[in-house]
This record gives sequence, structure tokens and C-alpha cells, in this order.
Amino acid sequence: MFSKKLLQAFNEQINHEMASAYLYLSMASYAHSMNLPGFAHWLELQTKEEKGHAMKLYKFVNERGGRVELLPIAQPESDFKSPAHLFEEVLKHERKITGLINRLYETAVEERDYAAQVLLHWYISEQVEEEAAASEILETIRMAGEKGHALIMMDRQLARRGMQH
Ligand code: OFO
Repeated sequence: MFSKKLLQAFNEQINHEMASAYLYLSMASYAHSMNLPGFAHWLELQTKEEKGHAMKLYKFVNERGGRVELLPIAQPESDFKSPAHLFEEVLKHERKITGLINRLYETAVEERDYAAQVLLHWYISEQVEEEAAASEILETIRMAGEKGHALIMMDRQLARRGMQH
């Protein structure tokens, strides 16, 4: 059974993950409007991943006998200036989420909830990957430039997400 404090913190993190999904869908919509289907594909898959992150927490709360309470999701940002700006925002967002996951982990430690700590190890590692992926794409956009051929190549590369392995 969860402590009340940890249950509330988990419910808030479910909300942050769902808000992340919503933000990336908003970003995907911007990419479509810029005729960048590869960028949109990458962001739509990210939306799916974020929903997966939320559901993993949801499942855990249920398994522990807690009651998930869904909190409101604010309107996501929709005004992006360029593909580089888009990924600056992705990276900024993931850094914020890393801070929230770390804080959640600290709460699990304070509450001496070992099962929650084990679950959150996965999220801590996942955040390393999330930040690295966003940072790599941002650096590539900056190096290649945001115009013409370079942008088309980048779009093609992002279109391949989920197809490599
Ligand atoms: Fe859920 O990792 Fe991104 O936000």
C-alpha cells in the first residue's frame, strides 16, 4: 500500500507524462504544418512513448492498491519558430521531466517505499535516453542548418524512427 504523499506524487507524475504526450502531439501538428512529415512521425512516436510512461505508472498504482486520479492537462504550447526551436523545447521539456522524476524518487526514498524506488530506476535511465536523443537531434539540426537539402535529409532521418534495429 502506498503512503498518501507518494500516491499523490505518482498521480502528479501520471499527469506530467500525459501532458508530455499532449505537448509532443502539438509539436507534431506544427511539423505537419511545416511539411516535415519525418519530424511529425518522430514526435507522434514520442507521444505514444509518453502515454506508455503514464500507463506504466498507472498500472503500478493499481497494483499497489492505490487509486489513480486524473488531473487536468493544460493547453500545450503550439507556437514554434523553427525546427531548431522545436527541439530546443523538447530538450528543455525533458530536462524538466528529469527533475520531476528525481524529485519523485526522493519522495519514494523519504517514504521508504522500496518497490516504487525499483520502478523509478527505469524512469531515471529512460530520462538519460530521452535527453540524449533530443540533444543529438538538436545538435544535428544546428550543424546541418535549417534550410533546403539539409532539412529534407534530417526529415528523412527522423522518419525512420522505429524502423531501425
Ligand atoms: Fe516521459 O519521458 Fe519524456 O517526458
